[in-house]
Amino acid sequence: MAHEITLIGAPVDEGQSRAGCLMGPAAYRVAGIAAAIRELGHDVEDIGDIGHGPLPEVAAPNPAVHHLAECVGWTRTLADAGRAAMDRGRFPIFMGGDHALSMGSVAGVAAYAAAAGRPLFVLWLDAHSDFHTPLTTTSGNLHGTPVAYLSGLPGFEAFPDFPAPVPPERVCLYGIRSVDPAEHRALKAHGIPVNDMRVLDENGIVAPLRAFLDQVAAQNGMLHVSLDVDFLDPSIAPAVGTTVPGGTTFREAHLVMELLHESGLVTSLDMVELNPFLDERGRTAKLMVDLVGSLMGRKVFDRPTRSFG
Ligand code: 4U7
Ligand code: MN
Ligand code: MN
Ligand code: MN
Repeated sequence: MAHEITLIGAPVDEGQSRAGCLMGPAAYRVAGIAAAIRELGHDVEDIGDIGHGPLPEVAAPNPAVHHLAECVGWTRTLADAGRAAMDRGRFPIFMGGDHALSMGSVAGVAAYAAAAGRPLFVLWLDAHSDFHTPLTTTSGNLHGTPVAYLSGLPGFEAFPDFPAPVPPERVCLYGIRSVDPAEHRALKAHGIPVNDMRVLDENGIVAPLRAFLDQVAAQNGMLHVSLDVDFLDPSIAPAVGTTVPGGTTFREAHLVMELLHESGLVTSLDMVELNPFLDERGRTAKLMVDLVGSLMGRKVFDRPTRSFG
């Protein structure tokens, strides 16, 4: 199926402390993201980079939290941009930018899904669970909080109310290998299933994903995929501030993308945490673009589509 893709540049770098993520959208353009998707038969438009807009007056609930106003601003503008793209029947790809951008991207997609009367599912491909709240974070980096925000947890009073919080059984954390104690407690209390690397080592990369996709299909759901660069092993994807060893391999990551393509279920995507300043001759940016190619249907050999549900 041909998609109508809208590239949305989200040069967010206020959700963490290391400079460089704001160059992410530019690096993806240089790596040829638009042409790579177009070559696969999809329509592509690039609406350029969004800004965080006017800064609201907000009070941080925890002195560690920094750039709260900017992150609230980004949440508003990116939610609006994502919603507007989907209202036009398009498939938004948010080119980040750090993972704080997903508070906006998922809020926009969730607003659209609620209006369309369809359940939203979220696949979180990441080394980290990103389940802190502004109350529990010790680093103060809001890129570690979006999953808690989209789950409707308290502590996000400065942010717009999340439209129709995503229930735990519709969230799939995948590739996880770094969870802080406060996140661990909150994940258990809230009942979010965690596919950590141990689960993927034991069961393989395919089975747990198929099980999740079957649920999305059975409920006629929409599926948002949030791809954090650190989902990948640092040996193949060095351009990220928060490397954690033991990540997915080149083929595992492509296989995930190929299965997602085959499912036909994905309706929006984030590409987050690329820090081009830390890259080696653009290899991480190129790998991320290649992975999007697999998600959009590039394959070595045609095979019949497997049906889900
Ligand atoms: B990312 C961390 F302490 N948990 O809160 C934190 F380990 O979007 C990392 O997944 C968060 O890259 C990583 O700062 C956020 C840390
Ligand atoms: Mn700024
Ligand atoms: Mn993340
Ligand atoms: Mn991460």
